Amino acid sequence: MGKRLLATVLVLSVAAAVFSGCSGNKGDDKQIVLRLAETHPADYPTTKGDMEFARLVEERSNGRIKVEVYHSKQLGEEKAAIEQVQFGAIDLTRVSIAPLTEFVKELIALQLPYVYRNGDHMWKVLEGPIGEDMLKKVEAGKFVGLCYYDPGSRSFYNSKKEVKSVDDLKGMKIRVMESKMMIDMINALGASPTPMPYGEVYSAIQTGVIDGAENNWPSYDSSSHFEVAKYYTTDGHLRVPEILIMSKLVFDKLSSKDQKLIRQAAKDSVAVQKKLWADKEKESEAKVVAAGSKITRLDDAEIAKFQAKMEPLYKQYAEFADLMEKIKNTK
Ligand code: GTR
Repeated sequence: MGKRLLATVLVLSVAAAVFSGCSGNKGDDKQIVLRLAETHPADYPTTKGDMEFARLVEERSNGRIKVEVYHSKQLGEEKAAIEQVQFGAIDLTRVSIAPLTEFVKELIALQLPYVYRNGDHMWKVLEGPIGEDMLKKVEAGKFVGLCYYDPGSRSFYNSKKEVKSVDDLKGMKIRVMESKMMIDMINALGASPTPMPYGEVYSAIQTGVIDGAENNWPSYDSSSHFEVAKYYTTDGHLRVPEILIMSKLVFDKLSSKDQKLIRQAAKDSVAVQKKLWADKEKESEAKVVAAGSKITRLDDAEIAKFQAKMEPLYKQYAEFADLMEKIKNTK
């Protein structure tokens, strides 16, 4: 059976299970099974965050609510998973907000390049009023925003040459996540964007369909992209928050007590993901260096040139200028 077909079959059987599980009954004695789609493998820190969420839900409901984590894209790539969550065939998914911006446009403000000074600044924003407000905004897309996970910082890598300055990116074919803003960002840098699901990137680099991509250390490592694209440049252009969302259709069928339990379990799983993330970032960096990746470390002056190239992008997304200002002013 083809991978896509298998995913579809899984999704359909999942839909059947979910609806028999919740079936509009708001009673608190019912056994509930929820499926969560995750793109990363089981040993990835973000997947372990999902698993911590699942553990807390099960423990706090005395085993009545079970969250099954389908890692490694078993339920499909992120964009497809989001669509399935939207109509309730999959109950939950953990995704990057990048593909979710195609469903909830306001989220773009949280993924603009260089919008955060560093990881601490990003967490101040996500855990403050702006982040909370954005979690509510995703409801318009028929999702319930539960929590954010640490995405680290993303940088460019490629199979062709060392990128020492932003001008070296000119004309390179770079894969981006499936979000219009990501395409616009690559154009602003003078490179050529190719949107593509995460799972297709390795072979696209290997066969020369694209020259490179961009990601954080753990993804560059766990996807094995470092094997086919050894030039990594630490420009840190993006921090794209990871988000855990639930289908609003499914959520609305739960009792308010269960809704609260799920929301709280998600919030309480964040600390575990953050801690594992910080460890994995260091571990992955060391691993790819040992494996022969050529790391080009940029100084602040060089990074400022990358940022300057984003000016047309900020203008293009001027509707988010106020929010961007608020983000910048978050201390
Ligand atoms: C990873 C992220 C995934 C996915 C992937 C990608 O860092 O955790 O959710 O967005 O990047 O580049 O598609």
